[in-house]
Amino acid sequence: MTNITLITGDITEQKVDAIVNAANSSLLGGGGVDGAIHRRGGPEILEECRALRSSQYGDGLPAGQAVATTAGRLPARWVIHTVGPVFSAAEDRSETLASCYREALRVADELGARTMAFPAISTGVYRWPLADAAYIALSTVRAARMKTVGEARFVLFDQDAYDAFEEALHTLES
Ligand code: AR6
Repeated sequence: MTNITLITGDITEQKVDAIVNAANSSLLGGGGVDGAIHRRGGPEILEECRALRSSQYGDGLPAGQAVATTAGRLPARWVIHTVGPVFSAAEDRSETLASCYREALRVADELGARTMAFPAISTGVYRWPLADAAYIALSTVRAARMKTVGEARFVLFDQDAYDAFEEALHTLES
């Protein structure tokens, strides 16, 4: 079973095989985690993203899917880009958010990654309430059966996010 760990920190500093990027469909960068990854990882990541846009993802990467590139100058080997849903109070998009975690894990497993780091997808610019996002993230990763991924590390940017994930993990384990 994949071991789940929670830490506060910056995902770009993680020494893991794969880090997950909360990207947008364009794959061409943005703010938040996405901006930090491209800034610290250097231009090689963007080059591969552009190549993906001119090949299989001409219309962009749909929400809920995931694709890997090099991690450039980051300590990780790969960046797995996934696109979270924008939160909507009118429409339940939970399944798309769960799919981001499932698909990122599937891609990591295909690559043979053993350790990976996730941010709290959709909880920044895309405004998903933290407690709910944490529950969806953790229940999805707990339910996944992985071949190579032994550690899924959630890297939470601030104490509020860490507390929400800890609470959700506690609920799931009790
Ligand atoms: N390490 C870990 N977590 C971080 C970091 C970091 N370096 N920086 C921010 N966070 P967001 P989204 C947290 O907005 O909501 C981008 O412009 C942050 O506090 O990065 O999925 C993309 O291009 C929050 O809890 O992603 C898209 O357009 C979480 O990471 C859009 O934002 C996610 O916040 C995606 O929005």
